[in-house]
Order: sequence, then structure tokens, then C-alpha cells
Amino acid sequence: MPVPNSYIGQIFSQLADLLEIEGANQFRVRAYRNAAQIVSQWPRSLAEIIARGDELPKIAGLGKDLSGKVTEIATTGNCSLLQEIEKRIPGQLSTLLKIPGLGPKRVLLLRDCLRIENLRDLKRAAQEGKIRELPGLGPKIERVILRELRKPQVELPGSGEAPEKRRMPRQTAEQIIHPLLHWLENVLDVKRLIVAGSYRRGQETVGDLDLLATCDSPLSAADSIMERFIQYEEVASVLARGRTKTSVWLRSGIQVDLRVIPEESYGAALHYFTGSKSHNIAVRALGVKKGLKINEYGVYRGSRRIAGSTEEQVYRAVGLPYIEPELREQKGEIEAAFEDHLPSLVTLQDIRGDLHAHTLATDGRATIEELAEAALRKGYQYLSITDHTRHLTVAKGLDPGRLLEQIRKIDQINEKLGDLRVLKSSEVDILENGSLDLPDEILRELDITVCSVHYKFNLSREKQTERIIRAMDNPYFNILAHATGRLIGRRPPYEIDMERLMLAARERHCFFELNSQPDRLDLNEHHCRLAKELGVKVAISTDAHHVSELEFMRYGVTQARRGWLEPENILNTRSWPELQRLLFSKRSYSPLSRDHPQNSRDSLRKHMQSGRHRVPNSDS
Ligand code: DGT
Ligand code: CA
Ligand code: CA
Ligand code: ZN
Repeated sequence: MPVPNSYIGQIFSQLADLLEIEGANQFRVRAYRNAAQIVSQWPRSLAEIIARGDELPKIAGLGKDLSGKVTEIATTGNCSLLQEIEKRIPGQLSTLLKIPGLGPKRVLLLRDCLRIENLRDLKRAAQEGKIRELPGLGPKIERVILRELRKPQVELPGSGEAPEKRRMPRQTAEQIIHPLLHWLENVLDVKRLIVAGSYRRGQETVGDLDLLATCDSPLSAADSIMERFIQYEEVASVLARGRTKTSVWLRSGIQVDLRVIPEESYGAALHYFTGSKSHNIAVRALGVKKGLKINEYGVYRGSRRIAGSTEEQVYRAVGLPYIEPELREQKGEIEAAFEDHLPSLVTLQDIRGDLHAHTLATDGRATIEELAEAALRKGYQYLSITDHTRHLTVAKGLDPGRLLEQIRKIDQINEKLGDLRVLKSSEVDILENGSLDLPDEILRELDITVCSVHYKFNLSREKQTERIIRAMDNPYFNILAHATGRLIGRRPPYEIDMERLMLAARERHCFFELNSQPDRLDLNEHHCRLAKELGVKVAISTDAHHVSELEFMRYGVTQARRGWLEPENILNTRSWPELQRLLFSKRSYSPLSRDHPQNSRDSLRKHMQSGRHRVPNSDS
């Protein structure tokens, strides 16, 4: 059996860790880390391509050297470079990497400060309470280490076990399902084709894909559609084949279940296979109370079928209005439906602009003009250019001089552009002490800011929360970008007290970003609901690094819908003048006003006199 992409990815990620431990060039380390990510999420099996004797597709981020390694791993199951480095690295240092929370930097710290070279040393040091004393570690990581070491030993990848059944990011699932739908569309007599399951509910990751096809009774097209399904070139194996249900395993490592149902059962089947299971159970229970039986074929009173061709009918039969798929998680939606309090969820059409995008000036791959033209084509009213600031050197972050240059350029572009306003903005680094990475004199020139944490992820919950609140005190802080720093499947969120942060944001007239990058999607759905409950507005932003990534807005909107958000809760459903009014309210807030009302009045007076738009920073 060919090695799965995830296996190749794991080897790359091991290589990155070991190279980092060895002190290799950081660009080389990053190249392997990127490659690990790219390869793991690549929708087609690379080993299969190689086994067929085909050439590997051109994959951005995978140069000649890395492609060579992919071929080596795919054909031999091994990587000679990995074996070499493992030999070079003394003792069992690399085994320490298996402990969650221990990356290369910490492993080196443990070695240099406590002479820890293997799991036994690690355990002893943790038991003796020595690890908590190291800078950046602490009692929590010590507890994690002890807990991990009590578990039966974690296996390194490549020890021959079956590829684990992992949940797939939504974007990857999307890339896989579209060509398959296209392939199936051509079957004669198929009326409808739709993806149900967690995918339709908008979950950020999916376990498997559930496809529904309808045709006229008595399922005239069932045989031909199943036949075409198993002939799809990406099918690696057929798990089960029946007339109405067939399951296959695709080369990309995901299972697809296809069900064929009669057209008149469309609504009942769609409802049934969209789930969630717990939502369905609750709906069926309501049916039972009314003497109804609900299954995937319809709603029945005794043997008489009373509904089932649309989902609306199914809900109506149990006395409910239609419930959007994103809400069907048995998390209050049924109660809300009964009380007629279902949210009117935000849609892509409600979005008026994008408040986070990067250009060639830092780590983006588009010019301001290209992004602006694309935003204009989308019918947006505004687009923020938010390049990084100087602290983020890996992204060529802008210093005040370069930012001023960009500001002037945006002014010129705005004179030429008709209906779109390019907003002067910045993704300002929040420094470790909570100050912002640009002086107020520069921040003052911007229309809006997004601020974010890009380093020191490992601060305690308390410290991280304080750090961000301190940053929000700055009068030019508008939106907290990617609030948890997580990368789905790769990096856990950093520790913060979300409720406290949101309360602080509300008090300071700050906002939260829902980052639409498909591997970020923070805020998660629970955070979105919390924001709504606490009255904190959310900006759905793409954080685009390329023109095509402006399309990521749909992932953000889906996530917002899962979080019950309505247009009213979203910042960028506003027109620019409305948005400006919301930003304006930040002015009336000064951190000093809490402790020193006099100071605050003074600064406000000064502000009025100077005719400035915003209150000068208290410490400037
Ligand atoms: P996933 O695939 O793990 O991301 O999550 P789902 O929700 O797509 O789950 P899946 O694929 O097992 O099933 C799809 C839907 O079909 C599920 O949401 C509800 C329905 N379903 C599947 N099996 C059963 C079952 O045994 N009983 C009931 N009531 N519903 C089921
Ligand atoms: Ca599923
Ligand atoms: Ca399934
Ligand atoms: Zn960022």
C-alpha cells in the first residue's frame, strides 16, 4: 500500500525539528515545515502518482530538492537524510520531541540547562520540579510532561501502523469533492447531487464525506450512478457496494459515502444525512410526541407518508421553522426555533469589505492595486491593506518609514479608484509587554488597525491576557486579529482568558477578528457565540496573502454562521461611514479615564483643540 501523504509530511516535520535542534539555517528549517504542511494537505496521493510513473505535479513550496525527498520517501518508505541526522544527534534527544509542548527550542534548553538527553532524564527532572524553573517553561508544562510519560509510549510515525483516520480540513475536503461532483453530474437521470454530513453543517474539519443523489422511483439511475462512482479515477478502494449505498476510500485518504434516494424523499434524506446525529434524535423525538415516525424516506403517520420532499416540510411536520444546517448541533437551536428566536445568519452577500490583507511589501504576493481591483470586482466598498510591522522580521515587517511610503501610495491609488476605498492600515505586532510595534504618530495616520500576537505564544494564560488587554488600551488598537494563534491540526491555540479579553474589548470599543484562513478560523464557533452574547462585534477578514485568498471570506462566513452570528454582529457588514462611526467611539475611551478622570478630560480637551481625530496616547 502506498504511503499516505500524511506520512511524508510527518517525516518532513521531523526533519524540520531535528534540523532546528542542530542549529541549521532557519530558512531551511522553515522550508521543511512548510513542505510538511503542503504535502499533508495535498488532495491527491503523491505516492500513487509516483507509483504510476507519472511526474509529480508542480507544487508551490516544494522545490526540486524537496520533490526528490518526496520520491525517496514514497518509494523506499525511508529518508536517508533523516537517518543521517538522527545518527548525528547525540543520545535520544529527538525522542523528547514526542512530548506535546516540547519543540526543538525547549529541547535544546532542557539539554543545555539540565543536561536532559532522554525521556528518563526528563521524567526525573519533572518529578524533582526542576523544569518549572526554566525560562518560558513552568509548572504547567511540567504536569503535561509527567502526564504524558505515564501514558504508554507514543509511537513515532513510520513504525508500520495503518494511517490514522484523521479529520480533514474543510478546504481540502472542498478541493476533493468538487471534481467528484463534476464527475457524477453527467450520469443521466440523476436529479440532484448534494453533500450532506458535517460538511454541509459547515464544520471546520470533516471526518468523511456524505453524498446524496436523487432520481425518480424506482431508483432507475441507481446502478449507473454507483457504477460511475466506483470508476472515478481517485478511488483507491471500494469499502462497500450496494444499490443504494456505496462507500469508497479515495487516494487522498478520505472516505466518501454515496446514497441514492428517490426524488420524493429528498428533504427527509437530506435532513437525515446532514445530521448532526443528536439534532436528528431531538427532531425525531418531537415527531414521536406528535405520533409521527421520521426516517430518511419521509415523515409517516402510521403507514401514510405525510411529508419528506423538502427539509422545510420535515421541520413543519414537527411544528418547527426551517433550521439552517450550521445550527444543527443540538446546542439550543431547537429551543430557539420553538421560541421563534432563531438567528438570521450572516451571509456572504452581507459582507461589504475586507479588513485584513497583505501585499508584496511584506509577506503577501500581490500589489495594492491588484488586491484593490479584485475587491472592487467583488463589489466591496473598502479593503484594508494590513502589512506586518518591523518586529516580524521574517515577513519583512514595515518600519515607520516604509509604512508612511505605503500610506502615500494608498492616497494616490484612492484618487484613481472609483467606488472602492483602500483603507490605510497595518497588522501591528503586539509586543511582549503589551505595547504596539509602531509609535502613535504613525498609528494616528491610519484609518484602522488590526493588532496581533506573533511570538511568545507560551506565556501563562494570565500574562497573555494581560499583554493583549494592555495593547487594547492603546487608543489606536481597533481589531484583535487571529485571537488564539491556532493553526488547525498543527498548532494549538495559545492560552488566553477569552471572556476577560472580550469584556476588555467591549469596554475599550475594540473588536475581534474571525480569521478566514481555512487553517486558522479563529475565533472558533464557541468564541463567536460568546462575542455575540457579550456584545463584541466581529470582523470577518481573509488575511489574504494573495488575490485568490480574498475568496476565503466564505470560510469565515461559514464559521460565523456556526457561531450564530447575524449581520448586526459583524463589523464589515457596515458601509464605510457606519464603520467609521464605530471606530470613532474608540476616541471617547482612554485607559486613564478609569483611574484619572481629570487626565482624560485634559487629553480630550487637547484633542479637541488640536483638531485631531483621536485622543493622543496617554504615554506619548
Ligand atoms: P463526520 O463525518 O465525523 O465529520 O461527521 P458527520 O456528522 O458527517 O457524521 P457521519 O458521516 O457519521 O454521518 C452523517 C450524518 O448521517 C450524521 O450527521 C447523521 C446521519 N447518521 C449517520 N449514521 C446515523 C445513525 O446511525 N443514526 C442516525 N440517526 N443518524 C445517522
Ligand atoms: Ca461525514
Ligand atoms: Ca459518513
Ligand atoms: Zn498575523
